[in-house]
Amino acid sequence: MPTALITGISGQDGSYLAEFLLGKGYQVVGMVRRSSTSIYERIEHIQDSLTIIQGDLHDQSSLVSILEEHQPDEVYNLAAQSFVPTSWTQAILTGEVTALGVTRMLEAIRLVNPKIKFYQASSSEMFGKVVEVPQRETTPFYPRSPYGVAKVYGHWITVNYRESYGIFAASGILFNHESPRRGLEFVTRKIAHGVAMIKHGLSKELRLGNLEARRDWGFAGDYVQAMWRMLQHDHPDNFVVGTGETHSVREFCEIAFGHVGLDYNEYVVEDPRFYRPAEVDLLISDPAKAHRELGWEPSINFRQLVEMMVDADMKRVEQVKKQKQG
Ligand code: NAP
Ligand code: G4F
Repeated sequence: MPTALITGISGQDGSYLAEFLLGKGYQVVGMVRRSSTSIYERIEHIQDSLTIIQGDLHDQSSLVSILEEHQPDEVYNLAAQSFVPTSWTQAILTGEVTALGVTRMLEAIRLVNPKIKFYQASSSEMFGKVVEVPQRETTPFYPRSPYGVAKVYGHWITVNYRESYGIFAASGILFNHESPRRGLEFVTRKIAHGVAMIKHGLSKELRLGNLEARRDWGFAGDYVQAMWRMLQHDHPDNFVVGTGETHSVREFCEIAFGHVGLDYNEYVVEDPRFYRPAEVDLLISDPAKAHRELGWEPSINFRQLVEMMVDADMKRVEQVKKQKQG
């Protein structure tokens, strides 16, 4: 039975990846950072099947100890300060975790067992102010946020440890992927939750930032399978993972509100407080290499994703409303 270590297991992707690897017969070890409150919301349904251990990407010795004790065959480095706006207000922390954290884990692998396979959660945010449309593995990076800059570092240090030490280190350049487990601060979940609050009469409006920004949005459950496939490939490499389609925040609103019979024009207020100091206007992937070499394809299209997220929040908000009433 192979063993996988997932950093960031309490996050959106960590929870889907853990489910997927358990289904494949893996022993799954999940690294969480110490917290004074519960952070198991996304994994409580599988918690009994996981080995949860404490560690932090800030803390090199915790990473070394975890690798020595659990001897994983594969490490999936999903932990990061992943919210783009916070990367302006906490730029140094973002660099410490999202950039240098990658080196700390790679160093731990090099010291403990360089045969461990490594997956780095790289991001389409690295393409930023895009210099090519669509974006592929060879497209030059032009990051537009401290988060994007940190991810560029994480990507290149992954490539460097592959080339310097022969470590099986793969970099997955994943475009935005969403789900009902997405954090509430990200725009897709903010919209889905906002729609549910309005439909249930608990809110009157939804304040958003730039409605014209375009993203290549897919379903997180599909994308974690691409991560695993990268580590089963015959050599470590970089792969773009996305749907090959792009949609605006406005289109997301239109479908989300329309799904419950509402017109977004009556509820959405564009609020400059949510604009960013530098925006990523357009992302669209060319996932041909992942299709060709990994046999990976998304199973959920844009409309299905939006409707899945709205349906999940409609149920959640209804439950909370009932609990409050009764
Ligand atoms: P997420 O929900 O924000 O999860 C991030 C995880 O990192 C959480 O488990 C968080 O723990 C953990 N973490 C943060 N700082 C840490 C630290 N110092 N030490 C240890 N753990 C720490 O993010 P996600 O959407 O699942 O994304 C997973 C990864 O893919 C991230 O690296 C993200 O940057 C990258 N990515 C995401 C997307 C996307 O569209 N979702 C696209 C491309 C790349 P807490 O629960 O304690 O906060
Ligand atoms: O949902 P977002 O916050 O995601 P963003 O910035 O694209 O980053 C996500 O995807 C990256 C992959 O490309 C990941 F690496 C990263 O970790 C994260 O998961 O914002 C999407 C777009 C932006 O253009 C933003 O300006 O939506 C626009 N937007 C408009 N109104 C908003 C809002 N974003 C947020 N968060 N909140 C708003 O009210």
